[in-house]
Amino acid sequence: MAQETELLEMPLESVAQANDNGGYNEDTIKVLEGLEAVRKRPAMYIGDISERGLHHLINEVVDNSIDEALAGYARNITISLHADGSCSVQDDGRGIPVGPHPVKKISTLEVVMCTLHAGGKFEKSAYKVSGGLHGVGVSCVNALSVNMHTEIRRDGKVYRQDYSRGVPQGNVREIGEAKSTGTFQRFYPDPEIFKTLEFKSDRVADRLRELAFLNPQIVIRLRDERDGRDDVYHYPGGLVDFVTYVDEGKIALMKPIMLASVFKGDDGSETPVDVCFQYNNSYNETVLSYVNNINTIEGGTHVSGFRSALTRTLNAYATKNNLVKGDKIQLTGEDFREGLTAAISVKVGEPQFEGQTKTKLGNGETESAVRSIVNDQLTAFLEQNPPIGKKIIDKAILAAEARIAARKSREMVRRKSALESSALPGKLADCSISTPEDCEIFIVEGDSAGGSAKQGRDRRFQAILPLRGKVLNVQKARLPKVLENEEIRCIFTALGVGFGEDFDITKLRYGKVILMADADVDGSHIRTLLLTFFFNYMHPLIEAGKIYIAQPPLYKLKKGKKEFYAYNDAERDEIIGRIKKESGANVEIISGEEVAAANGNTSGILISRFKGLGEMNPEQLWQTTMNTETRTILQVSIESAATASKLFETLMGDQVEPRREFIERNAQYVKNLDI
Ligand code: 0RA
Repeated sequence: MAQETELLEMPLESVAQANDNGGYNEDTIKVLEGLEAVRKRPAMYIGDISERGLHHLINEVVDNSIDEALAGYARNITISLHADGSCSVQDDGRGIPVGPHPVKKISTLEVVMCTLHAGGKFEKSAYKVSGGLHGVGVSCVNALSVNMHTEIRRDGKVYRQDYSRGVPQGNVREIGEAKSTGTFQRFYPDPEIFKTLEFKSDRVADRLRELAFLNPQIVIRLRDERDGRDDVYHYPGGLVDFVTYVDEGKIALMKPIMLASVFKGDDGSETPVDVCFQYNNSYNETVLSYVNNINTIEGGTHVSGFRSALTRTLNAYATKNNLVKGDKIQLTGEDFREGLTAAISVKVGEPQFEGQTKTKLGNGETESAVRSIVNDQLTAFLEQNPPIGKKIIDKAILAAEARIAARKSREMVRRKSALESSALPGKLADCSISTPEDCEIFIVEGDSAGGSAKQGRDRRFQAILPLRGKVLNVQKARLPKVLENEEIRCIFTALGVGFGEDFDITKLRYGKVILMADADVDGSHIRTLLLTFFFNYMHPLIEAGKIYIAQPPLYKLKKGKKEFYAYNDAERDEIIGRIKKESGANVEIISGEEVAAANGNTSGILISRFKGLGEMNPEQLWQTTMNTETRTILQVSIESAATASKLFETLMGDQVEPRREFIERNAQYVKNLDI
């Protein structure tokens, strides 16, 4: 017992040593070394140690319960965010076995909780969620938690084991009687590991909702003790409900079309394929794709299989039924993507993940599986639903006509468009260094701010692209109109990445793309317009973490000759407090507007509010917003593609009411643009 309490206080290295000396076997030491590796390099196991990594802990635990549900043994999963900062996950599955492990001899529960990669070793399920992206297993969560405990209901008993930083605090013990079965896990993320310890319930909800859409048989409940939130996610309609949810706020042209089957390969393999899609009145394409419940944000073979089958089947249907009058128009894949919202979910035995973020499916056989099922089932659907077939073809014809008309007009106006030419836009003030990773480009609203930025920058590695006038709202514009827009063409050419099929992120001319706009409502609107553009047309740049938002200060404070900048109200008040303390006496505070009246002859603190970037001179802009030594910039990231897509539609789409409601509900969120 004495030793157990001691262990609690000791760092892992010494625990390993103590065990060594205390005569534990080699297995124990190996286990401790494994967990120590997780604690030494947590990012290698959970991606990072920021808010994202913190939330990854929850996903890791939930995924195990999802696996138990997919195996057919659990139906209800409850996630609780507790007031003490911990999180618990409960399921009604079989319960992790507690008896002796056949090889290791100690309790199987302890093996699962404390051994790296022990997760699915003793039972192979076909499409384990936890075998996917990070899939590091619950032992990593345990290693990164200052405390964790597990309660198992099984064989009429309740068993419990406690852990600290991955080390068991005693054996598995029986603590009561149970009528049901299940697994309960509660963990306290380690403040020594994580930069932030605060779980964000919206962030957790995004993933849980997604899991509920993908697994219609599961009921997921999210409770937040801190604010009383208590939501249940259960969607018996599965992907149909998902597509409906994503397109909320748009006008759907039809009911979602559901195609689902299991593809049987020649080698006896089985690939379940679920696809659901519909067309809406927008011009954008939204395709959400999943492999074994993992969001494949870079797409892959399942997505290309769907796209090629869609184009081929719809074209064949149009020809067969003589729906395209005359043969002037050739419908292309692009025409069938306008206004398309689709959700694709496949289960693959041994998924190969590729790409920048390892979220692109590479398995070739999955492409033919999806293509074959979509071909067969969509052909059958169209035969049975001719009015819907006609609607889709008519919409594609409109898209094709717009595409052809735009191309003609472009060709007439200038033989070579700026997009195709390699000449950089005239208003771009480029930097002199030519290694992209070391360079950054500021996309700046307005000519006057652009002027200040050009003078204030470090021209060796900072480029400035000033934008004139309002940025086009791409959420409401057809592709050709987007490509004709002068400002958007400038962004394309300045970044050098090419468009559509030619898009190539390796051609990006800068390591960072920084959006710089005023800190007011108009600036926020422009940022949103730009982000909408990047989201729809340069998605990989967001995924690769290349897009940033500059953070200009809101206030300048002056006391005598000393100047300070504050980036929010709290910081302003903190600076005022500090000056008061330092100068002893009470200090009168006068606002910037009163400075002129006071004529500078005052002992007070002068506070001026920056209304816009243009109000700062080049030196101030450099000091506060552009200097890499002192500035803060926000990196734009997308956690949930579905939520982001809905967000942009709400902010930039046709319907006014949902936008007003959203902005009122999320005033803070919109201001920060933390999508
Ligand atoms: C393997 C075997 C058995 C249960 C589980 C894993 C299991 C793991 C987790 C993780 C979270 N919840 C879970 N529920 C179950 C049981 C095998 C048997 O009873 O025969």
